[in-house]
Amino acid sequence: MSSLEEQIAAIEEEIRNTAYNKATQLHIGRLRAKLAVLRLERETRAKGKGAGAGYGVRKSGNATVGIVGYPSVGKSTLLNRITAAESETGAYDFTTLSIIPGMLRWGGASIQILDMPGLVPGAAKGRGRGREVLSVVRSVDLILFLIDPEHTNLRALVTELEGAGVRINQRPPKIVVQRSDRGGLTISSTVRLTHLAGGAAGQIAREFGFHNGQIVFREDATIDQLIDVLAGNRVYVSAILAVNKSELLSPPERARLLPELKPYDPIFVSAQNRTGLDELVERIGGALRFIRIYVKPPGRPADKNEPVILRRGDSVTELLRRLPQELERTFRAAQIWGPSARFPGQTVGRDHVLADEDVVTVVVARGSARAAG
Ligand SMILES: Nc1nc2c(ncn2[C@@H]2O[C@H](COP(=O)(O)OP(=O)(O)OP(=O)(O)O)[C@@H](O)[C@H]2O)c(=O)[nH]1
Ligand SMILES: [Mg+2]
Repeated sequence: MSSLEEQIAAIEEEIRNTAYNKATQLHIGRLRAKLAVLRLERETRAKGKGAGAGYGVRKSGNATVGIVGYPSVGKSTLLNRITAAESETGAYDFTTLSIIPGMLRWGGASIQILDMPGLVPGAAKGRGRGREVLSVVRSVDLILFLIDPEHTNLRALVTELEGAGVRINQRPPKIVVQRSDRGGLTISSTVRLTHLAGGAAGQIAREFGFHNGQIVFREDATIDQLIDVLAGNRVYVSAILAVNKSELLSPPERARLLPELKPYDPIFVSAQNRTGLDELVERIGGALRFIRIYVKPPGRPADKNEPVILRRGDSVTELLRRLPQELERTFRAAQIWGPSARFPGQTVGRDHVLADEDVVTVVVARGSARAAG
């Protein structure tokens, strides 16, 4: 039996050597499924060996951004420019050997920025500090890709992250999977499947040892999306792109870079000369989609100077986490005035999704302390 790495390499090679067309589509899909299963195995083994130990970063602030890029593109210089951090910089690769945090203020929010060791293709196999970097990337709210005029191969970085289960600027597929002990596999869909018709879904599922249970498609998913759901360890992260050292590029040189960087709309910066940094910070704040929630104690006006900062998609549950524990424990309902309320003062539960500038009163069980603000 060949080693795990050899099996992975062999399948990767077979995929590279198979022309993709209608006839080979399912075959390639099954190879990708096999690859996903082997990579899960590799991850499990790496965890057993304690990879990533000592790399834990305490998250703080309202959101966390990771700067991801090849060695020496200027990640540490950039961190030092936009935060008060002092991360070592140097004209040689792998200057940074651990995760260095800095803090950035944006509106009423604080954003944690993480500088990391450079990422290189082969990281998932352990090149550089690859595995550790990848595990941190999996936990951030936003990736800031940083490239420079000498390192423009963004695609290779994205491929490396994808291999580690990171899905960039994508939504989780609308596929529901339920395993059971017996009864065979039932596959149903609420829409017509154009990529996974004619038993393809079942064949992919079997690669994962999934023989009994249910798969329900609520969208016309691709083979890769089904593999993602079956693998189960995918994370969905947004990303933006900046090009550093851009003082070295003439306007035509910048324009020539753009097709290679699609679909990103890169921001050209120079960490050294401090140009483009305000626009970059604006983009970071915008991409994090913060919302401001005003807490209104019962019978009193809301304090509009001190919003609780949450992120779009957050619900009353996330709000409660940021309020005194007492309120979380005695919570009975929330009352909403503002954009997410169907009418002023609407009573909602923990799952209610909040909107920017909502005013919220937490209603607590009778007999417990009054709601605070
Ligand atoms: N010309 C130019 N050089 C820069 C700029 N920003 C950083 N540098 C230089 O690029 C080199 C690498 O910078 P670092 O900030 O250490 O790069 P890094 O991406 O953190 O590198 P690793 O930690 O090794 O991955 C240093 O010599 C910096 O002075 C810039 O905007 N323009
Ligand atoms: Mg560095």
